[in-house]
Amino acid sequence: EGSDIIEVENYVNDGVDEPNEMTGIAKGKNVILISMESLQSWVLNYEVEGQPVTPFLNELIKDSFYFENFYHQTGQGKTSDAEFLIDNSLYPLPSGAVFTTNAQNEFYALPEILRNNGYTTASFHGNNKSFWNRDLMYKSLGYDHFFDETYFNVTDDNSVNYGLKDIPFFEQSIPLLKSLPQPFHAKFITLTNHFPYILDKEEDVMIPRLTTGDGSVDRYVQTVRYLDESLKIFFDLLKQNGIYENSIIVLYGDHYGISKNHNKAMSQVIGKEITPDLHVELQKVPFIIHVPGMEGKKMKTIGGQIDVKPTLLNLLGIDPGNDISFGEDLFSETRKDFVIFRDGSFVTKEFIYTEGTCYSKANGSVIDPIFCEKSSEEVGYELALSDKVIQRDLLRFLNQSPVE
Ligand code: GP9
Ligand code: MN
Repeated sequence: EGSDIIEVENYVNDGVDEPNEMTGIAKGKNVILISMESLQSWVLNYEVEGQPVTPFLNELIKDSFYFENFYHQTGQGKTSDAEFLIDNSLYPLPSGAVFTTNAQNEFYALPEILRNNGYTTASFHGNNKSFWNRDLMYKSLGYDHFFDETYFNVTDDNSVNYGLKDIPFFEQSIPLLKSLPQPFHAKFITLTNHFPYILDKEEDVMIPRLTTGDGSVDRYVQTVRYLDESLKIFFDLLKQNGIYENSIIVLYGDHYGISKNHNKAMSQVIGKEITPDLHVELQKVPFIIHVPGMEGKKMKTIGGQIDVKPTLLNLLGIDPGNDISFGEDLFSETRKDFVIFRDGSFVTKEFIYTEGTCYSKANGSVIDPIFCEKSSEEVGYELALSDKVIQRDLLRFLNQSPVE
């Protein structure tokens, strides 16, 4: 059984990357990772009655590396799948949530690697610690601390829907964050922009709702606007508390907020019929790397959450040694422009493949399936290989089988 890991190592080591101009630019800095609940890319630069939905993020991306062709790759495990992808560069499972089914596995996750390199690691979240089995899974992933809702003052007044609202969440996180030895790796999981997108107080409403008649879509822009405000407040607090300068801040959307069931309203919002290829394009989520003092750049690279771990390790100048990553550094000059979704759909520079149909990316026309065939086979193999790593707990054998 241990020999199965060799097949995996041979597959992923195929594309080992040379150092590039971004290697080590954030060496020794704190890493602040923000999971932005249900945030999709289309809503950035979107306006309601002339008002931007994400005024803060729109400014931030000008001073950041902003990946505009970045996709979520989550399955049924939603937020936890996004966490899993980012920490492990493995795919989530075809059904269920790996956080709940495989929390006892051996992993070699980002927090563990950073901890081995002198970092303190922590996750912050204003909800119950057992949600998505985080309390157990975080131990396997290498988190030193989990600041769950018991570390926060949560009242009827400052919570809504699943838990603590994002603004008090970030405000109350500051003293906890300051208590950590530096450098730290700190993950913040926001919550207010969660289905069904409820704000219970006038003061939290900062933009009019949409008027499609679909309540979820109409309210979505309001909770996104609230999330955006909470990020602005957090950045200000990081600056006031002297944390900002020694940190890199990485923000990602965890998964879609508006499901297929709302395609009718979404077609009004986008002004186009939501065909299957467009539905895939709507799975884009923001990915933003903010390095204080560094100029921003819009990145066209096609990638996804699976690529975050190798990307961050490269920025930090950390070589994880004998590691298994299915993703690839987003700054690599030799990487393939490719993203694979959990259902076997994929996007390349030229094609979008979904629901058994091959589309031209340039104009959305349905093309001969032969163009997607070879890639589709590779995609199936890659997903199955990642599943095998998880289902057979293959990382147990990693250190015993050095690459030849
Ligand atoms: C729950 C929060 C939301 O703690 O992370 O989870 P989701 O429903 O988005 O997966
Ligand atoms: Mn979520």
